[in-house]
Amino acid sequence: MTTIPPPYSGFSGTRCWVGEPAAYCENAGKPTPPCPTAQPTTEFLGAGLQGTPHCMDWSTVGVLHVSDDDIVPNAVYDVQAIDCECDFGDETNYSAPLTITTSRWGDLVRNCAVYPCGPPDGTVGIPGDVTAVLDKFKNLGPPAYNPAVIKSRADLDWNIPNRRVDISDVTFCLDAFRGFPYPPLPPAEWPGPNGCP
Ligand SMILES: [Ca+2]
Ligand SMILES: [Ca+2]
Repeated sequence: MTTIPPPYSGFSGTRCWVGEPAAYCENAGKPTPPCPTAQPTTEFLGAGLQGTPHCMDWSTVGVLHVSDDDIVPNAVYDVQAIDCECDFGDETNYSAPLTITTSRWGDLVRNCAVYPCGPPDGTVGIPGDVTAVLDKFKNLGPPAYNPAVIKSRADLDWNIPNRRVDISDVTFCLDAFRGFPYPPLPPAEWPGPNGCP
């Protein structure tokens, strides 16, 4: 967790481990397999973050969507791999970092004039971001199924994304368009990162 913005800056420089990958449904209403036979029928691989390493051959995993309460908007993460038999305390044992910067709160896509919609563009718009999450909620895609936005991007709610896209995710995107900051709710309802205990 290289650079975490306020009010969670205290987590900057701390570390989490990626947990065991599992299959999730791309369909908006169903988190885990068996997935609905209605469109979209695809599955994707997801994982959370945890306090201890999950040792496996990660080279076989392919694209992995990581979501967790420790992954927040406007933050910088460095992803590194290490052989579990090596000394975790020695930086030279780790791979070179892959730096990933998360988009601003509610920024899911560039625009949807042409499908696919393109990556986040730094702004939150009604045509574009809010429309994309609404279309995802409806499992819509033109003309044959072609998602405006993948579930992993559209799943804004809850603190630990619940791998569903429903009206709560749409509402948070709309709130972001209206200028409401992250976190979207007070700490009692939205605790934020916990640093992977
Ligand atoms: Ca956008
Ligand atoms: Ca959700």
